[in-house]
Amino acid sequence: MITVIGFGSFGRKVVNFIKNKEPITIIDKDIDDTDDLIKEGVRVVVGDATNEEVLKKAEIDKADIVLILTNNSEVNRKIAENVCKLSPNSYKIARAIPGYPELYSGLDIDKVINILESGAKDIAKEVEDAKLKRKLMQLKSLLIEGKKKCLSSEKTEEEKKAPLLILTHINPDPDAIASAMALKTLAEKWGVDADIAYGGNIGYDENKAMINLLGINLLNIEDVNLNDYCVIAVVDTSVSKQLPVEIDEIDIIIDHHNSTDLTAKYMDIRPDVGATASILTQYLMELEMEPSRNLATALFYGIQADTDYFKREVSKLDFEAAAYLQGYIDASLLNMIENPEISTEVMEVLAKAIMNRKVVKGNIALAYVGEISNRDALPKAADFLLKMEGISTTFVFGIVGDEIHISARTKDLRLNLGEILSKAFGGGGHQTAAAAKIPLGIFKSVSDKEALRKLVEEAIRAKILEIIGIKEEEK
Ligand SMILES: [Mn+2]
Repeated sequence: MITVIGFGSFGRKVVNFIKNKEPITIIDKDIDDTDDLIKEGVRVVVGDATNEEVLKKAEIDKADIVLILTNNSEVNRKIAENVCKLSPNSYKIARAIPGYPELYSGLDIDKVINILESGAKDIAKEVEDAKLKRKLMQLKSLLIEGKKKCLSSEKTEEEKKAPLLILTHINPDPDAIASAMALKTLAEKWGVDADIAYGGNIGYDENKAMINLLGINLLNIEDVNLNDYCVIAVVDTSVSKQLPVEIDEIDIIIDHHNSTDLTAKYMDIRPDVGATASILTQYLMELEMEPSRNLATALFYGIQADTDYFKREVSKLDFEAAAYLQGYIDASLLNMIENPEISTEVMEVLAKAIMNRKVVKGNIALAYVGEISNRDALPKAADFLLKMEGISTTFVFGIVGDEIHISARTKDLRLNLGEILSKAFGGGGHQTAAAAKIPLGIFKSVSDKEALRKLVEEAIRAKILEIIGIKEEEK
C-alpha cells in the first residue's frame, strides 16, 4: 500500500501516475472529489495528518511506502515525526521545502525530494524504485534476524551450519541454480552464510557443465538436515510438489511461476517475468553489486535458458537484466556450457538409435540400442531422434545391467507418454517425456546377441504398440 499525505496539486499529479498500479490511500484535510477517487479504487481519509489518530485511522502501520507532500515546512516536519513513530518499517519519501535544508534532520526519512527539480513523473518512478528498495530492506532484515536466531540457539560451534538454506526445485534447471547462487551472494554481502541444496537429478549435459565449469557447490537434499538452518529460502518455484523436501515453514520465496500454493514471510513472485534469474539480477542492480564473472555467466545462462534465447515469455526486465550482466559474463565459459562435449559412448548410442530405428505409422520411431553402460544416453537419443524429419514420437530402449531401460519423447499432443509407459511397463513421466525400466527376466539366459536383440525388440515394440492402440498389420 502507498500512502500519500498531502493531496494538493503536486500530490494529485503523483497519484495520477501511480494510481492504477498500486493500492493507494490519500490523507488530506479537505478533498473535494472524494467520491470520484473512491470510484477509482483509491482509499480516502479526510483529516489532519499531524494528528496521530488520523494516521492510525489510515492504517499507516501497514503502508509500504509513505509520501509526505504538503507544501508547509512545519506541517511536513510534524507529519514526518508521527510517520516515523507509527510506521517504522515503511519506505518514506518527503518533500523538501526551499529555505529549510535541515527540515527532516534526525528523522528516518529514506528520500527527500525537491519538486522544483523533479516532476511528478520522476516521483512516480521513485515510488517504483522504492517498492524494490523496501522489499530488499525486508529481505535483509529477515536474513539478519535469522542469523541472530541461529547464533543464540544452543548448538555448539561444530553443529552450526550456515544460517540460510536455499532450495531449488527438484531437478533444478539453470534458472534455479543461478538464482540460488545470486541469493547466496546477496546474503553473504549482508554477512549471512548460505548453503544451496537440490533434490531429484541434475539432468542435461548443459546443466552439469554449468555446475562444473562455474564451480557451483550444490548439496544433495539427502545430505542436508533442515534443523541445521534458521532461514529457508526457495527459488524458482512456489509449488509444494516441486520442493525437494517437505517444509513446514518457508521464510523466503522468489519465483516467476504462476501457480502458487506456498506462502512465506518474504515473497517476490512475478509471473510476468521470464526468469527468476532476472529478478535476482534486478536485486544486484538495485544494490549496485557487481556480480563475479561466474555469477554473471550463470544468471545470463539462466535467463537465456528460461526464455529460450529471449524468444519466449520474455519481459522488459529480462532484457534489462541481460544487458546489465552482459558487461560481466565470460563469453568463452558460456560457450562451453552451451556446447558441452558429447562422450564417445553417447555418440555411439545416438548412432545406433539412428541406424536401428523402425518407423511405425510414418511418425513413431522405435530404436533398440543394445547393451549400454550409461543409461543417461537413452533420453539423449530419444531427444535426438525427435529432431529427425517427420518423426513426432520416439521410444529408445537398451539393456543396462539386468534391466531393459526405455526412454520416450513426443511432440504429439494426442499421446500421453507418461500414461503409456505406466500402463505398458509401470514407468512414468510427463505427456512429452517418460521413462520405464523392466527386469530382463528370462531374457537374461539368452547369450546370443542377435537372438536377444530380436526378443527384446519384439517384446517391447509389441507392448508399446498395443497400448497406443496400433495393430501390428497397420504398421
Ligand atoms: Mn525459472
